Amino acid sequence: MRKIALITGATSGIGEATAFMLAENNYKVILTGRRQDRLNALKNKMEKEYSTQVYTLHFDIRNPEETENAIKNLPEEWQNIGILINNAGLAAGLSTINEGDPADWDQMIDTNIKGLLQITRIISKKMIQRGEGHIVNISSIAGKETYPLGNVYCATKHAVQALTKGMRLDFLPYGIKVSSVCPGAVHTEFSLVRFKGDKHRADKVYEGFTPLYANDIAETILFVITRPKHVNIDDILIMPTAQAFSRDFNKKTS
Ligand code: NDP
Ligand code: 8X3
Repeated sequence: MRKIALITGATSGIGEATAFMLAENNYKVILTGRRQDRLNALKNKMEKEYSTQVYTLHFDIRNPEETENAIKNLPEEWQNIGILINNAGLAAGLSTINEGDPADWDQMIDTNIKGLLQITRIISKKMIQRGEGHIVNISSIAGKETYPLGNVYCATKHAVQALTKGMRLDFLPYGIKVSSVCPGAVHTEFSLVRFKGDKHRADKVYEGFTPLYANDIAETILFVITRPKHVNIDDILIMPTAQAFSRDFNKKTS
């Protein structure tokens, strides 16, 4: 029987690439995000390209009621989620704490930490009942290091690292796998979101070196979830060759 994977934040970047990767590899996929138009377009494209089924859920992961209702109202045949990819997340802004915007802090904390916690709480209950499941948290190099001006975003990803360890302990008695995937710079909409639509500033982040692409992370996720039953990948750090640590790049200037 095909496994069901739910991917949060599947409307772009790493989540979208992972959805395609899993559909191609015979998983049934549930795609979530706030942008309904993108969810619809992805479902159509994926069902055409691959002989798999796709279900979409449209909700803001910062809203606990919306999240709970979306999962509760899944049709019976979509209820047994075997794999949860906790990917939805963002950085908002890049500044010192004294210059920081508390609205940005709320958005990052509510999405990256509280949203991840809420959906994990709901879905892990069913995994525990069934005695199987795999939760993959998309963390970051920012969960391992703190870089200048990255204070709150880095704190949220450090929290994801701590929560991954907490989940591993909590779910150990039930045979549920828990993994953390920590990428360095990946060229997605991440910087466009961080710089609030400033494309010029966002593009500059990836200039002069070859970053990771969303597909590189999707391949890593596929590897993580296809290990044998007795193997759990606890934590993977994956970086561009031209990036060592969070702010050390081998950039070529022309
Ligand atoms: P994108 O901006 O391309 O994708 C982010 C996804 O998160 C979108 O699908 C977006 O969907 C979803 N999302 C954001 N806020 C919410 C919300 N409130 N409710 C529901 N969904 C939400 O960025 P990436 O693909 O790069 O980011 C994916 C994850 O990878 C994030 O957790 C990020 O922190 C992490 N990461 C990224 C790195 C990078 O360099 N790009 C490196 C390391 C980690 P929608 O807007 O439709 O709601
Ligand atoms: C995203 C990568 O280095 O901008 O987590 O924090 S970084």
